[in-house]
Amino acid sequence: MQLPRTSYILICGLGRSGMAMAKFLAARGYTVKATDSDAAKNVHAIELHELGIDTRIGSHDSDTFNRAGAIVVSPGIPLNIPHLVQAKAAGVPLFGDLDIFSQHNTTPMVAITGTNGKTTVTTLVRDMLEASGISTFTGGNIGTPLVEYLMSDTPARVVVAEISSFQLDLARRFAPETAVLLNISPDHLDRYQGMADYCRSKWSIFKNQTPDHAAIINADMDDTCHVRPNLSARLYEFSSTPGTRIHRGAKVENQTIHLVLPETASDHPRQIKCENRVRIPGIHNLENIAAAALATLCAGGTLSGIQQAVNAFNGLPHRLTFVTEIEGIEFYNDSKATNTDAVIRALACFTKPVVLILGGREKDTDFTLLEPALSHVRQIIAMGEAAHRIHDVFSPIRQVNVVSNMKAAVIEAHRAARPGDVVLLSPACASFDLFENYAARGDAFTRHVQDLEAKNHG
Ligand code: UMA
Repeated sequence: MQLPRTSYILICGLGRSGMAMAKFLAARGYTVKATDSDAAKNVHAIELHELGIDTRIGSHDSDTFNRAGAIVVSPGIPLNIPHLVQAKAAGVPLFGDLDIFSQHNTTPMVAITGTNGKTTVTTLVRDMLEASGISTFTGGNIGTPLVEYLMSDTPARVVVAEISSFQLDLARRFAPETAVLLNISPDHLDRYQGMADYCRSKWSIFKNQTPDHAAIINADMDDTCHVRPNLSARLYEFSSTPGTRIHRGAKVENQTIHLVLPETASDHPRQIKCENRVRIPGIHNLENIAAAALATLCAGGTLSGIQQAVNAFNGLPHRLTFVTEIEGIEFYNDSKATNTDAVIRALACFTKPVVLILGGREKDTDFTLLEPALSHVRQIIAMGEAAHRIHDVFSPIRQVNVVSNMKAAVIEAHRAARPGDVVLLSPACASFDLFENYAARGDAFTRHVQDLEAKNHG
């Protein structure tokens, strides 16, 4: 379905993706209007007025929605808000950025989705392709809206895109040449009608692929997802489970990734060495590298480029990042862990006792999923909107201290920890209750830990 030119296109939401989309469509000659329910977005409205775009800021209005030729919905806006439901019922088609991008894009794409590891794999694929001499544009859920590529003057040979389930929910035509599904575990259950619905969204990344395309899938995904559709694309799998047979794909064994590519006649070594356990902590990061390597090869990259990127890989900020050590206590910032599975993976990287900082804005999260991973957790510090629910869930099995802000969380965690312990911020929640995003939350944690260190030296 094409965007109509008979009536205006309404951009709903003026965050990063809405602003980029408004500018892109206006530049392509569409009549564009824009709306955002947040009065603070007025600053954006001024910029759009200069491009001839009408805006309605501070609230939504039914007429503007119902009379639109189409509505482009920002990924963070739930599709069940009344204005969207009414407009859809009135026959107005809803679009997301993926279909609009695909309609105008001619560059081959690697699209990466999954509950955890998306940003890491997107970054790795970019680095591996670049190290193979292949220019890239990197965007999507990672932060740079995809349509920015269509507005830039710098062509790339491959678009590397981090894709969220929210983006997939509005995609009808999206058909990436290479699509990766890293893993699925409970997340965003405030937006979905249960796990089956969330899984359907994630698997839909493959739905329009053809036999010329590549589908890269984690063979170890458990039975959380019963909805595995039939795939048309060529299948590549990766696994870190001993004994799993991979016919085409990659196998993680110890710190090595063995590639299994039967159709490629080559006398090159088919292994990627990931020997630095400090920079590449946890089995999940080896799985990430395996997935990224397969995607890179499918997009034309080389084994030497892949190995070069792995050797230079330093991890990403706010993902199990070591901050400092104070009086024998190590502090780690894992602010990006916004769901229970990410926290379980983080806890699995430590054998020392852990003081765990949890909390933030929850997403109908089942915190009891964390219980089996808590054996070496000495104490829990709970903060943010979810603090009292976390207290209620875990106080029968662990001491839980409720605090009101990050500074108090750091002070309490330091007080609770003993020399040889780890203090880990790995919240299992979104950050939006107290912070602008997970990075601001991780920065606040780091700052308060550094203040504590300075006080200790003073
Ligand atoms: N808004 C309305 N009406 C409403 C609700 C919200 O107008 O009823 C407005 C808000 O006031 C705000 C705008 O909608 O101005 C927010 O839209 P948005 O949340 O989609 O924000 P963007 O800045 O466009 O960011 C989006 C992605 N956000 C989400 O999916 C929540 C960004 O992913 C992405 O980087 C960006 O597009 C560029 O493509 C962030 C994210 O948190 C990192 N993603 C989730 C995740 O990773 O878990 C999926």
